[in-house]
Amino acid sequence: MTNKKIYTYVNKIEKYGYVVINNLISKKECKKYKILLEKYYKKYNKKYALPKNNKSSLADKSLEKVVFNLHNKDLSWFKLFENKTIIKILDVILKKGSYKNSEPYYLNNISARSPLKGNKGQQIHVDSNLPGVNYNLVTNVQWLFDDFNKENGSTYLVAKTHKIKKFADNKKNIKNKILVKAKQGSVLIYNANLWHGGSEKKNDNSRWALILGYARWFIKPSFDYLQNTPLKIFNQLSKNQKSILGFNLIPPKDEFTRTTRRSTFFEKPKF
Ligand SMILES: O=C(O)CCC(=O)C(=O)O
Repeated sequence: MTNKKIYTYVNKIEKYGYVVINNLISKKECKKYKILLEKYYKKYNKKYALPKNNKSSLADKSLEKVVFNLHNKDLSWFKLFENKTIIKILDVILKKGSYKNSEPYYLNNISARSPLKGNKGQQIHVDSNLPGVNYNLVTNVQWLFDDFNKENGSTYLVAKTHKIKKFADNKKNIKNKILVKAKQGSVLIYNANLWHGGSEKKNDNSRWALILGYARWFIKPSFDYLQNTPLKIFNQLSKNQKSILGFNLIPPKDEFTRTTRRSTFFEKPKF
């Protein structure tokens, strides 16, 4: 991929809040990843510590399959985590504005989602907690393992809302929603400040997407990788893979251990 092309994607994300890159992986790869996701879902879903009695369409997982923390399940996910095209784009948008445009970012959220028939869709929301922030703090990279269309609960986006300093008001009719239509193997990249949400799932097909949140280094992760990455996996990771998971961004225990928030080495998981 040429630098010119990378900057075309960067410019689109900065201007509209999102971009779709078609055919980044093959149908065969999509199938392989979907088989893994179905396997994990079956194995783990009954044990999830989901919040009880919640009324939010985001936390309610009763009509969707969801899988978390793929890094601790199979090394094959790292091929997506460190995809070269994606990283070249993130290297620009997630470093911009930091000291010498060079401070690191890492994967702070790794999950996959497949809404089920009858799911009415999510509320329109942001994933960065602070709407309309000057710089892109978190970027979502959504790998589509199934076609996205109006029947199967594709994602809604509202272009340019990453610049609006307020949350979407779901009690009102939100204008200019765009439904993402793209083939399996494509990637949707968006500023997590962009108003977005899964749409109604009308058919019975699967709609798996891997949703990766890459965040600036000072934003905390969704889960504690130090406690949830088996040593057996950790020991097989390259330096690049360890830094993608932020093992060099772990705060020190105290001032006698280290006095810098980032380290020049990788902290080792506990088990
Ligand atoms: O699955 C989708 O289409 C979007 C998911 C999403 O925005 C979320 O779970 O926060």
